[in-house]
Amino acid sequence: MIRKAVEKAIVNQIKNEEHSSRLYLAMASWCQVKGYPGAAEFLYRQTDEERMHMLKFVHYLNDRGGHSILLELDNPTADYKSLSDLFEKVMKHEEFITSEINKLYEVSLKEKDYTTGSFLQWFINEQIEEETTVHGILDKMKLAGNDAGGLFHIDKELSALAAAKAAAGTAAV
Ligand code: OFO
Repeated sequence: MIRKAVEKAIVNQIKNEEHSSRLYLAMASWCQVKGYPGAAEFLYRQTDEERMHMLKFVHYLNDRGGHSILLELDNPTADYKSLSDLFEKVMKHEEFITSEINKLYEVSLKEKDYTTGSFLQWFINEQIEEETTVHGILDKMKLAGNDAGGLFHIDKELSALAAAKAAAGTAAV
């Protein structure tokens, strides 16, 4: 039977992943209506990936004898100043998720739950990849500045990135 402290921390992470999924859905919708179809494609893919992360936690906790319950969520932000403002917020959110995964890992070690520690390794590695991808996108956006042509190309690249990740069966970020 999983320890209560670990169960509580996983339930909190289920909430974080569900929030990630809703946040990227809201962002994808903004990109779609603002004329960034590639960024929208990228983020629509990401919303599915975050739901998959949530389900991984749900199944894991239930399989270990706990109970995955869903907590109340805040509404995601619906408006962004620009495409780069939106991706700055993706970066901040991914950094937050990394710190939350690290906290959960600490709880598992404190409770001597090494099975959960091992389960979390996948998420720890995933966060490294996600942060690296978003850093790369932001670097390109900084170079493009407010140049419409530059942003057009970045949007095309995001579409290609989403398609490549879909073909490889991996996360968009
Ligand atoms: Fe972005 O990895 Fe889950 O939240």
